[in-house]
Amino acid sequence: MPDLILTTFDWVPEPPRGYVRDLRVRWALEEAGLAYTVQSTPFKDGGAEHFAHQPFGQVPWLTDGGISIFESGAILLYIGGFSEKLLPLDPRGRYAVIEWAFAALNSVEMASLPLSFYRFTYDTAETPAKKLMDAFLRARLQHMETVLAGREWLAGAFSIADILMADVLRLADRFGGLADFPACRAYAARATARPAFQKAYADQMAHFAATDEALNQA
Ligand SMILES: N[C@@H](CCC(=O)N[C@@H](CS)C(=O)NCC(=O)O)C(=O)O
Repeated sequence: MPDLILTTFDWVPEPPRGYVRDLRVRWALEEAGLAYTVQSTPFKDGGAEHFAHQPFGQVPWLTDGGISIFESGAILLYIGGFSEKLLPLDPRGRYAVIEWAFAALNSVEMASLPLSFYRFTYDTAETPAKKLMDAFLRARLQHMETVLAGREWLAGAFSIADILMADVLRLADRFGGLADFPACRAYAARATARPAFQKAYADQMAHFAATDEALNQA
């Protein structure tokens, strides 16, 4: 039996709540039906212990006994090792999932993240750099639109690739980025309607709210 402990921040400000990447891990664990506990690391001034688990001082990380894994993509591959449903064993199915998992992180999230930072700052100046980023993301989304118009999930049955891609797309959608991409929107809606996502989302919100409460009482 694995001994899974997910670590996330003890608290974050309101804007990123519901989007902190421990959500991907919670979601995968819920889909896989695995038991796990959640621990916190300080949002401010994470010490040497934090950096020993996550060299960039970020979250999440997952431990299983003596194994410690950072990077949400790597963590989901690990969780997939306990669930053939989320990461098939046969090479064809397995690599169909793995290639789409990398595509979510390295082709789509890579294009959407810089623009999200702009949106979080409410900077609306149409600089050449911003226009370039916009066009770059739109090109990626246009290709995703074609892919998703023809299939329910990325690689046959729902998998860790869908957790990653849907999570990336819903952040783009938060700022209206999917307005012209109905198949992408429908896919994100389909994925986030799953009970495992709903539970993961509610648990993350409750986790940060509990720290608000503790701070208010202190
Ligand atoms: N590529 C990393 C990104 C992790 C990441 O960006 N984590 C955010 C929370 S969602 C964080 O820790 N931000 C604080 C920081 O970057 O210092 C992953 O997917 O795990």
